[in-house]
Amino acid sequence: EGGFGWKRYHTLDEIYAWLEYLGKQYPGQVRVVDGGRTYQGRPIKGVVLNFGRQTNGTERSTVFIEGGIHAREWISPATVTYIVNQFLTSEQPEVRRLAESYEWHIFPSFNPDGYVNTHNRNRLWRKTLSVNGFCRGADANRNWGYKWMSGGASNNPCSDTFAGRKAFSEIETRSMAEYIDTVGKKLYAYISFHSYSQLLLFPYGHTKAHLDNYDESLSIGKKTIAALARRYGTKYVTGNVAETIYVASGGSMDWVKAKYRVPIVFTYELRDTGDYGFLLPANQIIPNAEEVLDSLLAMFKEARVTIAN
Ligand code: 0X9
Ligand code: ZN
Repeated sequence: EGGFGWKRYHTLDEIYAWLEYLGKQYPGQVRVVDGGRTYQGRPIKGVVLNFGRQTNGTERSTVFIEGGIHAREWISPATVTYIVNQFLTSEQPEVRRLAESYEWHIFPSFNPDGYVNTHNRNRLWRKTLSVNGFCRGADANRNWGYKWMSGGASNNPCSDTFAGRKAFSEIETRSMAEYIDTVGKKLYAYISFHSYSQLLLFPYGHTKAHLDNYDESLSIGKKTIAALARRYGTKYVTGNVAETIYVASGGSMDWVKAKYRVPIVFTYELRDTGDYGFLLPANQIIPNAEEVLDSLLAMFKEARVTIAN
């Protein structure tokens, strides 16, 4: 495991060191990539996992996993790194088959400055750390360039849902969008991890309308949360963002869905439902991640039969 055990929450440095370790340990399967830069100059590191399946550039054979766009949601990077480890080490045939069926672009933290800030200064920090007058940071999940500032976002730099000065004002969202553009047409799925509330959300956030493949998303979502509940009984609710939680515009998954018509697009709001909230005890990292991996197996299995791709 390279010193990583998912028994506590790891710092950004530890996560990055672990990704580099994977690149060295699995040179044929893991490529460490710099997806972008942060306001404070940190790299946004990710890994590309490829177990040898050839892709032809038009086929939708790539999956993107986004973690940690909101800094305080520590269970998100923890879950994403757990999934990476399972894809590399699991001997469960279903996990192996899932890992080997796609090329995976996986970024545990879309907001490294914010994540470092939650470790060093302010545990409940959510946003980026850009300077905007008297206040700092934009909500990186309100800053993407699809229906930007069309509801559920603030123009007040001191608000936790400040959408930024303009769409893609934040270097983090801008550079990750550029990275996603390089794989966009090949994307079969885009999955982001947040906490908390135990929800499985799909587009869109700016409107309650049932757009794109709403019906397929709902039916895949239901199968996915049923599989998630099987191991420990953890109950999730699924639906589109605007109807299930609140109207929220400028999210990453909406931009990806609209721009690239990606068939499978979901956002997990992980454990719990508020007893601990963002401060989820570390002894829940593994059970949470196990049930999420169960649910991903079901999601991709169901997607193959539901979506004519
Ligand atoms: O408000 C958010 O950005 C997410 N909830 S959280 O409590 N983690 O902040 C929900 C994101 C839903 N996705 C989109 N709005 N596209
Ligand atoms: Zn969040």
